[in-house]
Amino acid sequence: MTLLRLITAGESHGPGLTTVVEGLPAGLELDRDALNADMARRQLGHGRGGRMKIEKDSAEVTAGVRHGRTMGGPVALWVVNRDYQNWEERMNPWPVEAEVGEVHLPRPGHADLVGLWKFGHTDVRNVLEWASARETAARVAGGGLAKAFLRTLGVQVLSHVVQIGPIRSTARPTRPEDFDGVDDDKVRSLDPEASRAMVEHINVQRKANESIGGIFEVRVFGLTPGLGSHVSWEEKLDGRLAQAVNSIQAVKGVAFGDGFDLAAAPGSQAHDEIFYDEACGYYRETNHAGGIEGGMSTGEPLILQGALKPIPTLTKPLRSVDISSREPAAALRERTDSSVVPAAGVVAEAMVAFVIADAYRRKFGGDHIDDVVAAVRAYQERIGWRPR
Ligand code: EPS
Repeated sequence: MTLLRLITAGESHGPGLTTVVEGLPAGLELDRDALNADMARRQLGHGRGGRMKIEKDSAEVTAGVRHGRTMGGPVALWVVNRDYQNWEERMNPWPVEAEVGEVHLPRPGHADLVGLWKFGHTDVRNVLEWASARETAARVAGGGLAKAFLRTLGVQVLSHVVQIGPIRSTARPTRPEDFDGVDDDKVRSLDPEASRAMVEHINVQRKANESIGGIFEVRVFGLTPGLGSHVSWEEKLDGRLAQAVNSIQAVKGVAFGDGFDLAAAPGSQAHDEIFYDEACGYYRETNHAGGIEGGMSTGEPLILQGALKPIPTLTKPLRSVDISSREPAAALRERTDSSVVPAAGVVAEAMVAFVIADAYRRKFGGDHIDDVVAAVRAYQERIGWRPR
């Protein structure tokens, strides 16, 4: 069984981030501009803080690729932290002459306090540097490789924002073209009226020293049926996707298709009836299931939503305890974003692309990309399924 592995490394204010992706076939053509377009898209969105003015992310390939094609071994990518220049003493990998003070004020909702206990640190910085969502830049770099693999198989992974705070978008994109222009919107919303209200909501809440959560949606078009498996809990595609998306910083919930609304629906309206005709083969007229039945892709578009809690770094900090004195104290106050929902959608595209690419690798194997394409075609022919 061929597996795809993604490893990320790097501190938020260290020299940079490293991504290693293992398990891609040889001969896969990569597009440097497409990789870097995703890196830039992740930095977008109304509500980002001062850090995004410092960084200009790009993914530099340092191993595994020659003349624009993978060679079959691990691919390594490097993303520079421009901000490291301002943190060279505090975050140097090696001992420094200067006295570097410790951080002792854990933030409620962050990894700070439990990370200290678990890893035996006395300095919160040793925890927060890794828990920081800066790490998501490395995920997007790796996800870009997965997207290149999926593009070759005719699969597109797209996202938009469906909710910021209490403001909801009414957009229901059903085709890839419906996502055109989403990155030109300030909050990556497809509903212009909701977008204006979302921007206003962020402005008001930011002034009140609040942070803001929301919901993003990822849709995947062109998926072949039968990815994942009903025969083992570990292989179920929805289970694997939920884990990957829930692992994104601040994501508290993941839903497929109609998600939690299905709980209130009667059975007769909760499922997608099956039809057949000569021209289309088997098809559905609805997609309540979000493209997954029994832990396997159905061939309908995959629909996944992720809910983010408000970011736990607050400009008006919550109550905490100074871990050196154990006296009450305000939590650490750091430069921060107020809303990252638009960026989280781009990160979720990367994680979804990675899990789906992995599912293709598990089902179809192949050492060269042409072997993969041939295996997918042969399977689609056997089941009489045509991409639509
Ligand atoms: C983050 C805090 C902020 C964000 C950061 C995530 O960074 P800083 O502490 O340097 O101001 O900007 O996100 C990124 C750097 C990024 O690239 O997305 C946090 O605590 O999670």
